[in-house]
Amino acid sequence: MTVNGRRGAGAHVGAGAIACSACAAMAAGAASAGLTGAGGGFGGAFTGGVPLRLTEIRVDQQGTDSDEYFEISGTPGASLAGCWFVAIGDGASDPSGVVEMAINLGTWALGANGCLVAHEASFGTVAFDGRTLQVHPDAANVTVGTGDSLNFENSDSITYLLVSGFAGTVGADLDTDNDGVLDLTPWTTVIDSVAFVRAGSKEPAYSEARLGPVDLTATGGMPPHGWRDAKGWHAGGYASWNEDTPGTSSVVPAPGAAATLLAALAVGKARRRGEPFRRARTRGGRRA
Ligand SMILES: [Ca+2]
Ligand SMILES: [Ca+2]
Ligand SMILES: [Ca+2]
Ligand SMILES: [Ca+2]
Repeated sequence: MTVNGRRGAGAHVGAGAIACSACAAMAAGAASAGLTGAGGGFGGAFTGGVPLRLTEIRVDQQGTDSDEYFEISGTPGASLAGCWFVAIGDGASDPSGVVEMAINLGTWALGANGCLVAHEASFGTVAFDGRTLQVHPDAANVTVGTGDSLNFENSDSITYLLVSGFAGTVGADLDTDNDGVLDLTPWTTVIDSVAFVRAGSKEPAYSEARLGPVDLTATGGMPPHGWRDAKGWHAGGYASWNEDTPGTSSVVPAPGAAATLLAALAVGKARRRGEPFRRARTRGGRRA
């Protein structure tokens, strides 16, 4: 297993300009529904189209993590102006609440099929079972940084958020007393969120939607990959692309379907594939 750096060297950093159509409409809808803040994805208050959703994230793989990506789904062609992808985890001397990555999505839009895949430049280079990853041609295909630069951490639990109006910085501590509740929320709205939970991690999850830990010894219980359908988030493989669908999202989750913990399903998949597994343990973690 390759454990990448804690911060994405190629991530874009800076203040986010709020001037958008899709994000502004969603922000207004969420605010009216009382759904702003750091909780899980809100129930789709956005009117006039399909709500934006995080629908797939690849954070780890067997060998060098050269194929990391995340997928966003929504209304075909929807602008992502004002939107940011933010990862919250730990810092060099801070156990929780630190912005590890912030990627400005503002210049991009969803593709003709309603999907966008943002990946590192080395995406698509590793083959499992003779197949490399390819972004669906109808999806927006975006490269972030150069080389192997996306670097999602897989050594601790991490929360991923799709927010509008981000005005924070990478390295900023948003949970100053480390109690698992964010004290600073430098954004206008949380559009969607999910936490990948690693076995034994003491880092809190800042989302109601959580995936993991999974019984997968090779990753220390961290889901290496997550994908989402109407039932919630599911864990994918570590040394396979069997569940990876970058650029296609068959079902955009219905409102209220986000908060699902499917570790048991992931365990079942690992067993069916004959992969090693172990009993999940939290060992003092704050998994709820
Ligand atoms: Ca990684
Ligand atoms: Ca706090
Ligand atoms: Ca902190
Ligand atoms: Ca997908």
